[in-house]
Amino acid sequence: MRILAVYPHLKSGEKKTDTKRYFPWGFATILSCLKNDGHQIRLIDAYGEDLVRLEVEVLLDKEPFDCVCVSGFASMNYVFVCWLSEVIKKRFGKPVIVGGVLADHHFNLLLRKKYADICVLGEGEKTAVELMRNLDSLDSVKGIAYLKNGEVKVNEKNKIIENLDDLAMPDFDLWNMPRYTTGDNLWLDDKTTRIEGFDDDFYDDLDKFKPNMSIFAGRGCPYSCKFCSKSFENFRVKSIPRIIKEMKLLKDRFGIKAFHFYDELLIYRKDRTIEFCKAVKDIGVYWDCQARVNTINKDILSILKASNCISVGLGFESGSNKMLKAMNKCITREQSLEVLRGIKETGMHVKLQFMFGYPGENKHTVKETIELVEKSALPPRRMLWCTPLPGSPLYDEAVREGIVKDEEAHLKNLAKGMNHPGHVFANVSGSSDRKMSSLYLWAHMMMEFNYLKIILRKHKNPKNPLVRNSIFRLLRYTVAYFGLAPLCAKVYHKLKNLSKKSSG
Ligand code: B12
Ligand code: SF4
Repeated sequence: MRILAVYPHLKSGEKKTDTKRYFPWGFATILSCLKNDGHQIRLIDAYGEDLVRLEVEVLLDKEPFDCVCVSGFASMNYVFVCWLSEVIKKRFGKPVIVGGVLADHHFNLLLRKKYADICVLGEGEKTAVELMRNLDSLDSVKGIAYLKNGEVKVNEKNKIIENLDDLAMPDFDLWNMPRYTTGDNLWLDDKTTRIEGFDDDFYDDLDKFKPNMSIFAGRGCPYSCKFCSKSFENFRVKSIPRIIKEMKLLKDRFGIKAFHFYDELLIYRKDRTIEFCKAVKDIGVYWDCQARVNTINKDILSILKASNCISVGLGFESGSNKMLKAMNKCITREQSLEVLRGIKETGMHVKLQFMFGYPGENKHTVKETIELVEKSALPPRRMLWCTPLPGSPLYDEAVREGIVKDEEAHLKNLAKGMNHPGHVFANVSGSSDRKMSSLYLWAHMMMEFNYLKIILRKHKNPKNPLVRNSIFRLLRYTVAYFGLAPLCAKVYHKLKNLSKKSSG
């Protein structure tokens, strides 16, 4: 079978502005399994190659194909997948098979609206191979949904891959690998991970971390945070020798010097962490990863640092125990404070992750978060405005409560971005959009103000880039919070005209 494989562009129409490109291990493994099963694969990688729709359309004509396999890696890809499917149906009349998170949560919509002929549900390696062998007897294929006599039919689930060491390696020849190795895939991009007091020059030269690449060591997560849309039901990890084998292969073949582990949870058990860190240190590469506040402490941070781990992402989410409990985050404010102390003592660089606007959020709970950020002495990061993600318990609640009224409209909104003051479309907080937008801007303004106070104690010079950037960000949020943008624009144009007149 001649399969045309398409990986969607995340921005669905515009060129990317950053160079971050995480290698799509899931889709790449599927394609590798299909190739090993004798199929001919042609790939259009709109994400990696940064191809907008017109460019994709030109490529479709290049060679004939029998069917299209597209990955809907997130719900946000709905808009791209619909567009692609319409073009394929109209111009080529070939079947469209959709897999990934989009298919998992929206197969009903995709099938009923005829944007997909078949949806592959869940882990796709086994299913994709079985499906391609049995395209004319879909009843026998486990793990798919499709239309039968105008009705959506969901077949029995397929078995999961128990041992992730059995996974095929991607066929890297299919992908334009430099696109995935020469960008900024590490969590170090804007110095937001830098702690005051640890500003040594180690992180000044980011070239020593290049080329770099994303990789993963497991699938799933054993926790159940209510806002999270989990891709895999079961938590499984690869063996340490297998991970090291993959890292070595990538190091030898593409010269990779640093790896970004995009597992939801890489650091979860002390004994495995120690063994893993030792093995990674031996191959002489840098790396970063995601951990949890309750799976990390000062000792573990020191172990990570000693093994060339250069940054850790940590979902603190909130400084309020009330909110943490509501989210089922399984951590407390006290644990967060303890971890922050460990971070300060070890100098480990961290990417703080916070959430704003979870149900029940109010000025008091936001203040508790701001206070926690202040204690970190780290530059404030954007708090993500909680947006119900399909596949999460929070989304189901938002549908029940009528906050999300129409699935398709929600997907189109998600494609434009998560909630933020200029685009509030699914506010679950319980307070009005106006009140929450104002609170959001106030929180950011306060965090910037607190950070500026901290850094001014050390760097008195306003020309210092840290101070200058912080003042700039503070001004930006202050202007937005007080609604001063129109006034500022007027003043700016007046000044511009004045300077034109005087120079004329
Ligand atoms: C890496 C990653 C990113 C990367 C994407 C890089 C890339 N190469 O595509 C970046 C950083 C860009 C990113 C961005 C975002 N992400 Co993200 N991301 C992930 C992450 C951590 C890993 C994805 C991955 O590779 N998974 C591992 C592989 C093995 O799984 P997989 O891709 O799903 O593929 C398997 C199956 O789905 C299936 N399959 C997939 N495609 C196909 C196709 C066919 C034909 C078949 C047969 C099968 C099949 O088989 C595969 C192998 O079994 C996931 C969480 C996770 N662990 O999945 C979140 C996740 C996908 N992201 C998520 C979100 C919310 C976002 C953002 C909105 C974040 C933000 N606030 O901006 C943006 C959205 C961008 C956009 N416009 O679409 C959510 C999506 C939830 C949802 N319902 O949509 C997830 C699930 C995280 C979460 N728990 O909330 N993300
Ligand atoms: S937010 Fe993180 S820890 Fe919580 S369930 Fe999702 S992946 Fe697991």
